[in-house]
Amino acid sequence: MTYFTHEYQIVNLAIRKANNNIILLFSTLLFLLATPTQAQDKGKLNVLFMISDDLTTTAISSYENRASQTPNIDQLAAKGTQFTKAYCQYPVCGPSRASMMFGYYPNATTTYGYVSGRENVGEKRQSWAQLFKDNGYYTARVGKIFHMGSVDIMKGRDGKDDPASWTERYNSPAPEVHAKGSRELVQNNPYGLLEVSNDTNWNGGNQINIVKTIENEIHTDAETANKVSELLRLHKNEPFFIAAGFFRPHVPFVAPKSSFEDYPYEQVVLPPRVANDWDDIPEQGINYVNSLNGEMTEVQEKKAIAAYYASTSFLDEQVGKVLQTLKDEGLEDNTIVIFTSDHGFFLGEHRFWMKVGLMEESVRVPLIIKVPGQKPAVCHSFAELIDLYPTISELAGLKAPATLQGQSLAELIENPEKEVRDFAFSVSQRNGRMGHLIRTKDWAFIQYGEKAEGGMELYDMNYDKGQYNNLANYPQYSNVISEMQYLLKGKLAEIRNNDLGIIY
Ligand SMILES: [Ca+2]
Repeated sequence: MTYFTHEYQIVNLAIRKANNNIILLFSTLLFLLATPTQAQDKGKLNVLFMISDDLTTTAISSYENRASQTPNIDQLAAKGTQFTKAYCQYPVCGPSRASMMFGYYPNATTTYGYVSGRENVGEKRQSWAQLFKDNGYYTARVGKIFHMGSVDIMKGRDGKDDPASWTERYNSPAPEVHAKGSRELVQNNPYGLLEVSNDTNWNGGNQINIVKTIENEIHTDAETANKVSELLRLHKNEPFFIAAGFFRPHVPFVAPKSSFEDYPYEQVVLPPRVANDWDDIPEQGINYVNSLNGEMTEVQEKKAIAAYYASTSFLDEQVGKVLQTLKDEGLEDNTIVIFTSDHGFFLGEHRFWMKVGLMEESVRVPLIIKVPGQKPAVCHSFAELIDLYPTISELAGLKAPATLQGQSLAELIENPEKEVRDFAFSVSQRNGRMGHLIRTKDWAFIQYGEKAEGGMELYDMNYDKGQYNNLANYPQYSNVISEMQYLLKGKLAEIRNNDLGIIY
């Protein structure tokens, strides 16, 4: 097993291009044989929205990882548009989802916590799903779309849901960390002596627990895939917006024992260890979970990565089940399919783990959109999760509110060479201070505090993709810093110029 290399990514894209040409040939033939498009016959386009939780692009084989296997997500990518530069707006579940579902930046609504986002936009504004509901669609969520914590998932609670968004909603309770099988805690467990308590009030949802379950144990994502399949069958004759909220590969890493077989931890190659790596990172940039405060040994780190891949493969199987149902029910030709994640995940890069930080692994997200009849494509334009609301509304022919802050990506489906954004923007707060990311083609610029009170990071993304050399304090980069600060200032002004009536 090897860790991802840039060279592989290039080879992979070349193979995809070749495959795409073959697919294009077949789809052209099919088009010639087909009667006037089915989508028109059936009227409105449906939406199947699938979102994973804490899934980083570095664990998806169609993106850049040959160690982790995700054949079903890869297949969707090979038929749709795979966005290579998609970014979340806040690398934490609650605020990322709130921003995506309501179409405003987190620092516009000032939504940074574990809430739905409704609190700050008010009753009159429509969420993304609600727009579809108000336009006669059957809308349903299964699992986690707005924020849910680990205990909500386990107990089948609604979490911080937005009831106005849905015609129907379903949860997928499962034993999670208490599933039958073998269990191991690899974070803050020196020498592996601690056991996870069986207490039902257990709330250690954010620890790296690994559970290899017996076969046929109940899994939340399998329940979600089954329910979504059932809803697709039940509602195939009316316009629908069905949202499948998968929980893996979020911790705890729970998957059937068989999912671990392809990932022997002994073969995991850890990300490079760069000497003095942390010395040039401001305090706020040292991720809240890391191998030091997590007291993780290298063996525990390898086990965590292997378990993350196993969880991702299990998730991929569930995505496959849903896509198969869509095909079996004849819905492929009139359904827009989206696959994404609420944010990324550090898998030991810089010895960081989990999310919150503003480096690539944490903020970049997988994003695949497949529209009936489209040509397969890889799109390198910057894209943001906040863009999904205007994009999918436009593709379905619905008029999204003009006040939304995202940018429609719809034209990129037709014309993937185009670019709709010069940079991506994300924020993340820690100890009351806001960190901001401006990610341009050449640079990743992170500034802690509006006056850089908490310091800055600047990485050359052409020559330092791993973000090991912070250039922010070198005088020869002062022009770049000025340019980045100019972009940040403009972006903050643009975000604050909105209809929310909030005083900043
Ligand atoms: Ca998440």
